[in-house]
Amino acid sequence: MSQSHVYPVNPEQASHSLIDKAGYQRMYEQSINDPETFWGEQAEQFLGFFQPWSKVLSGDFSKADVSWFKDAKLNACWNCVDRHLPQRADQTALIWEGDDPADSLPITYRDLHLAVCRLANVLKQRGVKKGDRVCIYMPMIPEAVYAMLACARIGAIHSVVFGGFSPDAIKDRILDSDCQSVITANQGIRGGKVIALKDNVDKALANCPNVHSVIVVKRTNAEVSFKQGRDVWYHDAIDQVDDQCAAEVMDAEDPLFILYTSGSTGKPKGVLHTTAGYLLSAAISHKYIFDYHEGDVFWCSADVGWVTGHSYIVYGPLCNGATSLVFEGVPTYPDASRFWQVIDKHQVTIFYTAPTALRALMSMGNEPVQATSRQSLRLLGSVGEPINPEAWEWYYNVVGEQRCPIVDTWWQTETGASMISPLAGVTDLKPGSATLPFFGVKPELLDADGNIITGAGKGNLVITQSWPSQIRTVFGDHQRCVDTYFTAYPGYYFTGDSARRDEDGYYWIIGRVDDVINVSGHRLGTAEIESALVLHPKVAEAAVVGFPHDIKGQAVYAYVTLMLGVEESDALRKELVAFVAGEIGAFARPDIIQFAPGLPKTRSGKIMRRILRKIAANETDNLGDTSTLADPSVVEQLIANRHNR
Ligand code: 6R9
Repeated sequence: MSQSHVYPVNPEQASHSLIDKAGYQRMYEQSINDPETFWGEQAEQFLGFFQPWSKVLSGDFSKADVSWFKDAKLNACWNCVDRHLPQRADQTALIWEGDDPADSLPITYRDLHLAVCRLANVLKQRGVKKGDRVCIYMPMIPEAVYAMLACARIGAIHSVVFGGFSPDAIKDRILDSDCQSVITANQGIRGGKVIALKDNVDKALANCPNVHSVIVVKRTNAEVSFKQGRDVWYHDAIDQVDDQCAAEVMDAEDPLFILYTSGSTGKPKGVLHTTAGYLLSAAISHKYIFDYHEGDVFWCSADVGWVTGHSYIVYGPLCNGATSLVFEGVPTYPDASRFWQVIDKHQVTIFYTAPTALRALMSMGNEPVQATSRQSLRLLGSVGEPINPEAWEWYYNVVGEQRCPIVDTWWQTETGASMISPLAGVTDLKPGSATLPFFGVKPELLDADGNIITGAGKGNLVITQSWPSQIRTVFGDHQRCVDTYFTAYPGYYFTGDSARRDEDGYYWIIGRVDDVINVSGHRLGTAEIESALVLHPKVAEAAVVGFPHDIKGQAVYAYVTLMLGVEESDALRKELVAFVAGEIGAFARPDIIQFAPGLPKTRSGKIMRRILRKIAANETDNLGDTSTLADPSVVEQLIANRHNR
């Protein structure tokens, strides 16, 4: 990885960017040295409040009890919709582009307001109140955005569950936060394939007795089964309610949403974000990182089921009164030009996607890109995993034709908004580096003993002071929040990532240091996949690790010990892969299953994952210290039978 390869800001970009290098320096320093003044001023600029705050920041990391904009009152939906009506009722808020290139629909801020009010009234009519949790399990259609905003409007807390999750995964998430209503669609369509969303919900709800309301959007003409009294069609329900609905007055620290994410241990965590701080971080980062200007068409290709979709399809862009594109499809359907055709069709100016999509498209050559114009593009973004310099260069040279800066944005579900990223038109770029911290973010690198590394070096990435969209709690388990993020290094937020800092102070994210793997930008806990595998009656024990994969970044390698007497076979391998897909979702399917009569364990019985990772990566000549192994012959056997030669 060449550190010296620098792409300086080109003067043309700099001439129209919102701020310059000195401006960034000034704002950054104020945000760190005097956060209360900085964030108070930004909140006034970016948000509308019904009542001002009494204190900008209180609390600290030790108990993870921070509070931003104490006593202020506002409503996130009102900020994203109503506030814009006087100036931009006729402006397009959302451009929906369907899976079929023939389907698209512009939605103005006026349309958005009416649709959100109607759905909010339906929710109220069906008994949803402020503070209630609502599960949203939707394809990428405008109604998914309406659903999130309708919840925010009435003060309900949405929990969006990605449409690729299985019935069991939906059930776990519904039960964990006691969602009593669900908004879904009869089916979804992606890449020409149908996804049985309502069937999945029905299966999940067989074990969720508290759910009393299911609102079903009719995305296709397919019939689905309905439970009388519980299930209603969206189109019928919105026809019977008023199109005006006052936005609930919410406290700055009232919860806005829960989003489940994988951790290194146990079940997924319900990361909770609150209203004012989250919205402010989403909006300010959207504006400065993407150098957002009036008239831009902004496209974030993520799914609303992940945090990237929350912050950069919905809350950030809409809070700024932008035009945000919602794409239902996939990059390669009907063909590998699809992304670039959508850009031409809607004159997208800012495009934000994941390295895994870029690598997949890069492997198909330049022709599908060059068959399109892309002249509207002026800026590119990347998120979800480290972008390898080859993919960066391809994005820069082939997609952006050396005209568009790339903002490589490092952040997490828990951080709510981008934390380390270039500002387009301000920051000189280095391929593969997320570059410099955003306003209010003070990163440090710590060594294994928790000492701060100064200057260039490598260590565990922590954040030293609160930022507005900091995770507030893990739903229902505050102690887990404290233990996971604020205990390893007291006084710091621990990210779970390691990083390198170069001589210019640029950050290069290396990857997770815990047992979280990143498959195609999807965060998976190895523990979740292991738990799924051991539920299978023929499996005695399982250990899962990630291994490097050209397109996906990382792929899933599972070592499985079968029950005594069970025969190893390819058929069983397939069965286990399908079983994991059923338990979690297709995206969590193991790529490789190696049957392992024994797993490498320490004498105290701990599985030595470090060794399993090396075997999976085919780096078996240097296994490191193996002196604590209870039975070294197990390792020899695993190496002899490895599957990735
Ligand atoms: C936004 C999002 C978070 C984890 C994070 C890190 C990895 C995200 C990255 C990146 C290198 C980037 N990650 N962006 N690594 N460079 N630009 O992806 O949230 O799904 O919670 O994942 O993803 O490892 O810790 P989330």
